[in-house]
Amino acid sequence: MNNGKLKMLAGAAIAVAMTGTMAMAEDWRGWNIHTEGYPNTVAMDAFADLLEEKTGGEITLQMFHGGTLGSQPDAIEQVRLGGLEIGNFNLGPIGPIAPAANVVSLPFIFKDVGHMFRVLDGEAGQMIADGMEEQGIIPLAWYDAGARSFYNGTKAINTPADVEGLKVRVMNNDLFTGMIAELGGNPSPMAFAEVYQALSTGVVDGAENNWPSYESTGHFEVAGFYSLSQHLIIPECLCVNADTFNALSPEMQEAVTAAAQESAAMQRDLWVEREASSRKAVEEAGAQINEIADKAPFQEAMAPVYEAYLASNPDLRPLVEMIQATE
Ligand code: GTR
Repeated sequence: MNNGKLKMLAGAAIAVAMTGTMAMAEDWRGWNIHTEGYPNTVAMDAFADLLEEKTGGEITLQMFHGGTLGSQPDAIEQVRLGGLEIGNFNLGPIGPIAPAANVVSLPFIFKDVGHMFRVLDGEAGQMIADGMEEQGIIPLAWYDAGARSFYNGTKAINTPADVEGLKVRVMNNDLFTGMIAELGGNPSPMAFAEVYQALSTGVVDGAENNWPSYESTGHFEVAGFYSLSQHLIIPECLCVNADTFNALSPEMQEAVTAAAQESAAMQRDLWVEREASSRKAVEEAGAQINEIADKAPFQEAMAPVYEAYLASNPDLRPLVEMIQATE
């Protein structure tokens, strides 16, 4: 054997020995739609720090906030395919690819945020997580996103008749277009980043979101009537690409999950504070807040939305019933 060949063999042996004893450091990239100071943004930055700390620097995460890496449906696709490792996603736009996860986007399915977290912590939550993993995404922890209510520029909404004829922006999901259509409105699916412009130019009359997003986007400036319909209570995930996570050692998986859980605990605390401060800020800026005395007509109008969901996913009826039966 000549000298050159010997050197090559020795080099290969060293490489094998190294990969056998030492995992390669991983640099992850994370997507977030929200801007600085938003609870999710703060909690994701904390997640990046915790990840590095708990994995002893073996995993680092660079966060990209403000939707700079693209729209939410595109980012979901990226995390599924592994182009990005991490994302904070609302389950609304995940529903169209994972039918079990779409159950949380049925209007009025949750009584309140406490009910939602109890469901997510139980068997139904596991079924939702399994449905997501089949699509290549693992929810590491759940973030709070409060309740979503309607807003528009011209009037308070008290009954479904007040929605009639209104063009209302929704997130991309047939359940949401169905929801607006059943109330007599014209649904307009659109990316989050385009809503301010659409409201101010009259492309849409209204939209729906929680207090923090109504405030952080400035939508209250161009749609000053906020009516507390609270029709959707949708959780958000701190999600990871399934192949990336499943390739980690059990110790590393534990570290990543622990970092995500800590981040979620922080996000939930910050969320409650931000809901109150956002509400105060928009009220001080002149937004008209309207309590809806009777939400039953809105709930009753949603029966066809449930029927359509169950007609295309008959096997998910037990999941819907399990959620409805959870105290
Ligand atoms: C926010 C949510 C975002 C996005 C947005 C929207 O409340 O945090 O992930 O879904 O709503 O309406 O598009």
